[in-house]
Amino acid sequence: MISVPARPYPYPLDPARTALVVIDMQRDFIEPGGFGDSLGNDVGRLAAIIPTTAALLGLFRAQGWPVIHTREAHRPDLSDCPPSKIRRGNPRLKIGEVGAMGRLLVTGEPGNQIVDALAPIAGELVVDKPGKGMFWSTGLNERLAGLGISHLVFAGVTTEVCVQTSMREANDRGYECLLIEDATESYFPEFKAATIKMIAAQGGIVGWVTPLSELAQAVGAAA
Ligand code: C5J
Repeated sequence: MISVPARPYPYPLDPARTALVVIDMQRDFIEPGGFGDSLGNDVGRLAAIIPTTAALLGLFRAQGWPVIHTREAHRPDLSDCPPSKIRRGNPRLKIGEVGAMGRLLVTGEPGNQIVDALAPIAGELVVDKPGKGMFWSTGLNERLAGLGISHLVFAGVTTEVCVQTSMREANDRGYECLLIEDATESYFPEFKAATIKMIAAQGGIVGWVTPLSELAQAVGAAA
């Protein structure tokens, strides 16, 4: 076990059973003209975590530990998208409508691709999820069980929506979850801060939180 300094207390990382999950670092949330933009958000905030997330990916790749990328994505016929989700929010463009990067949140469209700097490499799992959480209708729990994964390190966007939902779902399924706080971001700084507090509160009721530097140092020291 590797002991990673974290809040609310050191995270026990099991090198043989740990995977990285990078949530929804897709152009639709991070670049102008995508879904995040259509909801009126300042998408520039999210791009700021690309370098830290790339460094985190580099750490896992160097160790040969599994990496999973998720994308919030719907089938072209939107049969996996509840009408309530399409209606919600009164955006300029709705899910499935054509924006600057193709149809919003639709699989295969340019906007649905992960940003170039974080692109998956051969052997990494890419999970298209119709919900905010990564387990709903994805079969991911079975895939992780097949890999013997019990520990999940989280990064990605947005902290209080898809990252937090996925982390809570993982926590309920028995995974030991660690959020890398400088590799996650929100359109709303106060929501990111509140989410981080919620996760680590009450003895780590959802999991642990730490910056990348602490994880990198702990992994390096154990090598
Ligand atoms: C949102 C996400 N915010 N990936 N999706 O709709 O957090």
